[in-house]
Amino acid sequence: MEKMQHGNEKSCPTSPPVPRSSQSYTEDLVETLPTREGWSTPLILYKNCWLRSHMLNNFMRVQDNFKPRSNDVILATHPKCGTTWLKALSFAITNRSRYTSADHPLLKQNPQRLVPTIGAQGGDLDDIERLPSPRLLATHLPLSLLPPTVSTNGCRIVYLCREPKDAFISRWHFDNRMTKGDPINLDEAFTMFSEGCSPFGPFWDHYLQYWNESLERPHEVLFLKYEDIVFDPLKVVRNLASFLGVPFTDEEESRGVEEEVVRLCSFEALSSQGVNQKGGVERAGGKIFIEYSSLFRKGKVGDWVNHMSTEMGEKIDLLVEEKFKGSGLKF
Ligand code: PAP
Repeated sequence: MEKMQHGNEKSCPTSPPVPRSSQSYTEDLVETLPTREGWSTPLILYKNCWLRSHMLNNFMRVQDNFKPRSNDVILATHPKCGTTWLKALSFAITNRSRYTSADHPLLKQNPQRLVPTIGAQGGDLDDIERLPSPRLLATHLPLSLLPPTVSTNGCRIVYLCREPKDAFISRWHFDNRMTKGDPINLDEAFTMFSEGCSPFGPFWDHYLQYWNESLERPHEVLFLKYEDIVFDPLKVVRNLASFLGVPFTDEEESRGVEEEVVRLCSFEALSSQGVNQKGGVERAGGKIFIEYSSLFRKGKVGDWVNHMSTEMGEKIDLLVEEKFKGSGLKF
């Protein structure tokens, strides 16, 4: 595993020294940033957010170079909170007049490919700049690492988070599949996650930034939970369509178009497509191959009980209570 040579190996995430106010992404700045090995990949702390070291330059560029447009829709998610699902639903809703169920792109392509991710591999900023409006984009970045104009120019954000214990277990499984070596020690990964040290973490800062933004701009920021989609997908699909400015008409309702969107984007439908069973995408210049099947594991609420002890569960619950106290955000 690649190891970072610079910075404070075990720096505490609760007292992060952000060395300069400059937004430049020069090498000497990077050398001063705290680093940690992480449980699967080296992490580096940039402006209070732990980012995967090999992606740092891409993400540092976003604040300076990504140009949000007022009619953009940004799907923002903490990792493993249902990004693939939200991309599929939003794409299906906004493109529903262009395709039939028989020729739909979701039958041939993974949803992650249909909605580009800002600053990530496969979501290059130049390519994103060339896209026609209105753009449907995605990001795992916290609000604090997006250009400030996303909060002022009227662009809309759909944020999706998930019960943290389930999000952690989902990540641990995914990373185990990616590393392909010895199984990742669950206790060590759990300790780091609880310290906020996970990609795009601390998770509580990520959730709270978008939560507070949704309270301040309720018409422009829609805050969703994975569990809400699981329990009542039809209701979420209707809300999402209205929020995106394309509500379902009475005529569409009578034809069952909303139900069809839910079905097309369901775990069962997507995970059984050939592309999602056998396909994948290369990353890191071919060094990593992400099998699309790794994005469809179980899709259940509460799977953490099958992997974590009651004590671990209680520890996260206490942390969540403490971090979200007074915010109105609950799990
Ligand atoms: P990412 O962070 O790499 O983008 P993301 O799509 O956010 O991944 O999360 C993957 C999780 O969403 C998986 O959860 P699990 O490990 O607990 O099973 C995956 O199964 C779940 N998921 C993906 N697509 C769907 C879907 N259509 N319906 C429900 N859950 C889904």
